[in-house]
Amino acid sequence: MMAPSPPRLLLVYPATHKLGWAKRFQLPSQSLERVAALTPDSWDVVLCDEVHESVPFDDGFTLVGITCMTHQAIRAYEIADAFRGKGIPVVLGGIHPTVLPEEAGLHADAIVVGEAEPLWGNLLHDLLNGRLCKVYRAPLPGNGKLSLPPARRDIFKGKKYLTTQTLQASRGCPYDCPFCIVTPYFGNTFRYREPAEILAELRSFDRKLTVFLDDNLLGDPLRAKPILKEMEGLGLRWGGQANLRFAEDPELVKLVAKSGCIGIFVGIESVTGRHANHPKTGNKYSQADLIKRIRDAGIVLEASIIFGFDDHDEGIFEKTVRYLERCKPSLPTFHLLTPYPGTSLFRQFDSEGRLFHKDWKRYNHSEVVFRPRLMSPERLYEGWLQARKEAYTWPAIFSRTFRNPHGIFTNLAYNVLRKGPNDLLPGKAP
Ligand code: B12
Repeated sequence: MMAPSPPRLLLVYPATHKLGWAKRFQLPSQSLERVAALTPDSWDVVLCDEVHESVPFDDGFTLVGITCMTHQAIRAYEIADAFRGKGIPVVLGGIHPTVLPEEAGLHADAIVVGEAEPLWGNLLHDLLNGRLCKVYRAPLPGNGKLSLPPARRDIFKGKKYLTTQTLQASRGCPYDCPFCIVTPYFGNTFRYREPAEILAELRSFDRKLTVFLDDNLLGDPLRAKPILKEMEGLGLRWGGQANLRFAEDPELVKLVAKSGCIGIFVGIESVTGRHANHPKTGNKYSQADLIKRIRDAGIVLEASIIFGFDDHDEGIFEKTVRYLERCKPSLPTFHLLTPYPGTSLFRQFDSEGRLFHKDWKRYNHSEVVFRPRLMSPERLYEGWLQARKEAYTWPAIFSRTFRNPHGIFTNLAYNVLRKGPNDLLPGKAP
């Protein structure tokens, strides 16, 4: 193969639907930024985020790399097929090709299974020497330290994102929830970067808004605390994802607030049954107590709820809405249970013959793709719509906002942003 000089790499983030004004509030792909950061300087690297622009099919690339979550798989395969039709080699990576490399392999010259860090350099070398392999499989990461090469945020230039100051302090999660792919994918490991490495990256930021894209940023309080302490002086405003148990440690809550945290996303998952008593939420304090602690510290809490677990009957929607009225997390979000390939939930539903189809673009948290145990699929869908509407009426928003005394404006702004899409929902299943 005659490679252009310098060789040119196109990295593609596939889009499944048009976003309109909401695209201004998206975050750039950390997955592709990492692949760019691993690419030698001798390559010219271009990012195409399909949310913001069309795919440049005819711009003379040496190699195309496409990232892919499950709901993006069909679009990723279309893009891959089109490039391959023009004779341009394609590599697919990310969570979906990692879990289903054989399926993804039908649309790519090479598949990256797992993390790119240990193998991307070899893959590029193989390509330029005409001996690209079909599958590059990263070893499961150990528990050691996580060290990442410097960021390549230059690839985001010219695109309008909420912020490009995104980073990871850790990878992995100490828990193993049946619907989540993180622990099956990373193994039972939890790795932090060295505080000095993270702080150097944070100090290089020139804007305030910063987003940590960790699976569970506060999963190991002993490792998180020194970083948070140092962040106090940096003047950043940051958000991230953690689990509710971080609030069991009052010192940690205080440090999170003082370090400039404006919002934390936690998975409450279910207000009943096994998930409500999962080690992730603990049993020392009630969820309501933990939520209150976070509220009182002035941190906006986005609490994610999932409907459709096997112990959910038709009463779950009412129970959940009343529960949220009592606990008042700043911002509740609702999702339909989605059995992603690679999870134990997927294997269970598949073996019980309860999956309606494997049309991946519909595995998006907004469609019922399996037969629920204790209600009809229509009831599950309508209950989900109803809960979303009820949680975003003005009285519900005001009562949540004014119970979060140290951040009323931020709380209100977040809620108003969420209200729009919830108001537009249909009342019935299509
Ligand atoms: C941060 C995050 C988000 C952020 C994304 C911010 C961003 N733009 O980067 C936000 C909050 C927006 C988000 C949203 C969603 N997310 Co999310 N998210 C994550 C999380 C926690 C980390 C992802 C991440 O950036 N990791 C850091 C990067 C560096 O790691 P990585 O993606 O694994 O990439 C590495 C390798 O996979 C590989 N790689 C990846 N792509 C490619 C491509 C090539 C060419 C190559 C060579 C290698 C390669 O190399 C990378 C470096 O090692 C993951 C959990 C996880 N650990 O995967 C869930 C996760 C990816 N999300 C998930 C889901 C379902 C969603 C939503 C659909 C949820 C929803 N209800 O709407 C939305 C979809 C948004 C969309 N744009 O379409 C699921 C996906 C499951 C699946 N099978 O598809 C995950 C795995 C969570 C889970 N618990 O199961 N998410």
